Amino acid sequence: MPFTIDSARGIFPNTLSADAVPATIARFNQLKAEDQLALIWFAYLEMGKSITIAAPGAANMQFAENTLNEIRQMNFEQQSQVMCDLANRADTPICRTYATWTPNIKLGFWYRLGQWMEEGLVAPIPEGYKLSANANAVLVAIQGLESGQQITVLRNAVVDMGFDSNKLGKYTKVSEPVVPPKQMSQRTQVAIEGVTNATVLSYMNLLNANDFDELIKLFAPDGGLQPPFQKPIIGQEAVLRFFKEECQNLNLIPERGVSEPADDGYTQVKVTGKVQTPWFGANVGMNIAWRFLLNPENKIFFIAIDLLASPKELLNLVR
Ligand code: 45D
Repeated sequence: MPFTIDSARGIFPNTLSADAVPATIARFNQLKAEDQLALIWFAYLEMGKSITIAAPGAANMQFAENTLNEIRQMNFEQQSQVMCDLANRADTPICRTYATWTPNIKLGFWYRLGQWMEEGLVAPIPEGYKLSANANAVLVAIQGLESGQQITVLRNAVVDMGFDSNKLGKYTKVSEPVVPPKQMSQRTQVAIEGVTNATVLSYMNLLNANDFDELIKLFAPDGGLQPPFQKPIIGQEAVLRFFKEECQNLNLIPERGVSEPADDGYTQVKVTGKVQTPWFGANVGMNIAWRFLLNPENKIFFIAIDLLASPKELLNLVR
């Protein structure tokens, strides 16, 4: 039977992904808004002691600017209300605007609010705020995660806030401008122990070069890409949009892999290694697996990207 996207999702079933991330987010989502905000604040302060977050670029911030200025002009009570509304996914104009932003704009927005909270321009978490027992347990769980998983929990918490974009009807996504691809002279070439497949190597090199228009040509027209903890994005057009909106300036550092024939002339390849996000640079290396299913023309029919459960998983290449 030929592969479907659904059956492709099951290749390399022994790959252990970081289940702690969705489990922690599910617990976080049960908390009341005040606890959620205070918890993120405490987690963020705590993390800031060991890893530094890079200030978002101006381009990134300009799209949230109107909303940020609107919030800045409010009194503390109104500001707290806006933040609770976001956590509650309420139906308000600001929550609707927030829902149109890409993850990077949402993160830049909170980054600036966090700065303003520190500077006293935006309502702080009340001094002496006591987390509920449940919220405290979630905070302890986050503190016990490795840094790559911690930043993923924070990112997912932020991305999930605001009005549900599925309920917006027709809307225009607000995203940062797409950076030009790196000049040829600036590009680097990865080497992957155990893998010589040209499509896999080009995938890494083109993504590192922000060369999304060339990258998408490696995919079959009906190909799919499954980001960590998400459903697959299907078809060249949707995958290209995802690359342009969410994958700029990533640093992929694949280390090793395994390649083997699959049914019907397909090839399956698993690669493990590190990925750095522009938000944290070399401070945080996420442990990642890429699971490729290549069709007989050596085009990507499916690729899953997994955040791994532990560094030990980097060595797990069993089929
Ligand atoms: O609520 O091959 C306050 C793909 C308190 C593409 C706050 C990929 C109140 C293909 C502190 C103000 C993308 C899938 C909040 C590879 C409050 C591919 C603020 C993988 C919210 C490899 C909190 C890429 C703040 C990966 C400011 C895995 C939090 C990328 C900021 C992963 C958190 C990127 C930030 C990640 C988190 C980035 C900036 C996990 C960033 C995380």
